[in-house]
Amino acid sequence: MLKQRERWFRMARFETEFLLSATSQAQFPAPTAPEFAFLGRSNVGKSSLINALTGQVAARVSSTPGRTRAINFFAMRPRPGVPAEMILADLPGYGYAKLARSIRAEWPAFIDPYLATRPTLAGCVCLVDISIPPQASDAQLAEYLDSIGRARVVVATKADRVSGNERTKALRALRTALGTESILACSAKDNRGISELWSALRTAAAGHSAGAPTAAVTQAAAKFPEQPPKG
Ligand SMILES: Nc1nc2c(ncn2[C@@H]2O[C@H](COP(=O)(O)OP(=O)(O)OP(=O)(O)O)[C@@H](O)[C@H]2O)c(=O)[nH]1
Ligand SMILES: [Mg+2]
Repeated sequence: MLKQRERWFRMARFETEFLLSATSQAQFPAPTAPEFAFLGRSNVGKSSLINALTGQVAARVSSTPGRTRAINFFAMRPRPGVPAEMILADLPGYGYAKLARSIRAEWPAFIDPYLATRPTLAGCVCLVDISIPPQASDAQLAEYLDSIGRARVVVATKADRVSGNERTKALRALRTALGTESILACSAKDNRGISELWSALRTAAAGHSAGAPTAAVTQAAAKFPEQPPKG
């Protein structure tokens, strides 16, 4: 219990500043600190996960899925007044328009250029719901990010909703569907996996600043707990 509280305080010492909500490329904040994009189907828990990471209600949790059509940027500073150590970007959800043939046809036009060209984008955090079967749209996103050479980590949200046994099964199915060995089970409700994700992002941000842009986030994710044994 104490350990969990200590961890929370260590994270909470970071100051979260809401920078802006962009609905076009011209509005993106200046590319400064290493940035992480939070991507996933509408209602998967992107904003809730950002709130769990920041330890405060920074991102709006939606009551109506598919509402957020903007990218919301949050700067994370170790102390007030110092430059941001990283920026978290809350992206619009996909999978809302049931008839859309591709997730890219569904999302606003400025998302593709953001993912393809944002110079400070250190990695994509792809969220999938652990309590439902693997979705084709999530595999489509993984494929797209691989095609443009963006490093991605997969986080399975809502882990509080499944038992230990179900979790193991779900993670196995997700690993196969998404072609990813490292998947971190998280919950914004009981904070499972949050401090692990936070340390992975900090490690990746440091690696990105040190000039190892794509490797950093993948290497950090390889240290996620509950991974299958190698070999
Ligand atoms: N049980 C449980 N519910 C969660 C968790 N994370 C999010 N939720 C719920 O899922 C719903 C959607 O959460 P959001 O964080 O708004 O999801 P989002 O991905 O930001 O949604 P959009 O912005 O519409 O794309 C809310 O009712 C949350 O309370 C979790 O870890 N566990
Ligand atoms: Mg949201």
